[in-house]
Amino acid sequence: PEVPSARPGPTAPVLPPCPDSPPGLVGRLLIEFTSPMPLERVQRENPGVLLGGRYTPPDCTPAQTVAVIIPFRHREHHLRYWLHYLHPILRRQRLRYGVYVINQHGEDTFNRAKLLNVGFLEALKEDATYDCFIFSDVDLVPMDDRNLYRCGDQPRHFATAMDKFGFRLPYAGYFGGVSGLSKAQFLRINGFPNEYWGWGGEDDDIFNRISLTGMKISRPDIRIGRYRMIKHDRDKHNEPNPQRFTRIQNTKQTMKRDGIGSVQYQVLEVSRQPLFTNITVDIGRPP
Ligand code: UD2
Ligand code: MN
Repeated sequence: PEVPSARPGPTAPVLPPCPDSPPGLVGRLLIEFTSPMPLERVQRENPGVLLGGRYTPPDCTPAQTVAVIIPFRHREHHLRYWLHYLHPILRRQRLRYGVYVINQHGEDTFNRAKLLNVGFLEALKEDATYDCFIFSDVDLVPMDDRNLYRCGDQPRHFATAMDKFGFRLPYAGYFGGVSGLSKAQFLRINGFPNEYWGWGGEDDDIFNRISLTGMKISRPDIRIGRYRMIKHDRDKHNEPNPQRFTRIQNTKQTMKRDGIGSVQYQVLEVSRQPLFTNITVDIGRPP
């Protein structure tokens, strides 16, 4: 009898798994923010990136699908540098990924962690196969492409050595800037807090959630986790949050009720741009 063939046809090539250490990385990179960066140039230089900022390696099958989530409002100038530097890096890292800019609508107080929760849910609505989430400030560019934007068996902190902190970790429990959690790790901590309005504290709350659920942060070597932050003043409507000190004392009590399970928001627009997906969202305002 005819045995059905499992062999793929010519239209469905089976690519080998992507290697653990991608060949063709260049290591230390020169990062500068002096010359202006037109979006047309970034588009021209990244023809392999598909609408909405999606990319799949042409030559191998990645183990993970990575959603990169950027909290955002009024930082177009920073976003252009971010896209210019990150797309080629992520491509060299042989990632299957999508870039999601979560744009807070209106001028009420900024809320970084709540925007990141929105990004997690909305990215999954776009593509249910995302299993790794990298949360990045719009103004942070890695100086070394060996800092792989992937998830592992513990939550990962990528920005270990920033120029603004003298290329050192500012304190042992620092989790700000760029971090990554698998879908399972993110759900295990009930996502991020929604109740930190304004600047500061939300990254420490996330660190607490990770510790309280018995996980440990993994980090790249300090020589590899180097970053440049585009210099900026404090934005309007993102003043330091005076509640942050007491809030981070109470993570153990609040994390069960405040998180991905309780986030409320309204998506106003999803727009697929050539290099990223923009999601404009109404996340309300502080009580
Ligand atoms: C630090 C942390 C950041 C976060 C923040 C406290 C570093 C490098 N990063 O950032 O992860 O914990 O402190 O909340 O230490 N944003 C906008 N528009 C705004 C305001 C903020 O897009 O009006 C976004 C943007 O992605 C920005 C991020 O929020 O990079 C963090 O805000 P920031 O850059 O003003 O704060 P910074 O540098 O002190
Ligand atoms: Mn910043």
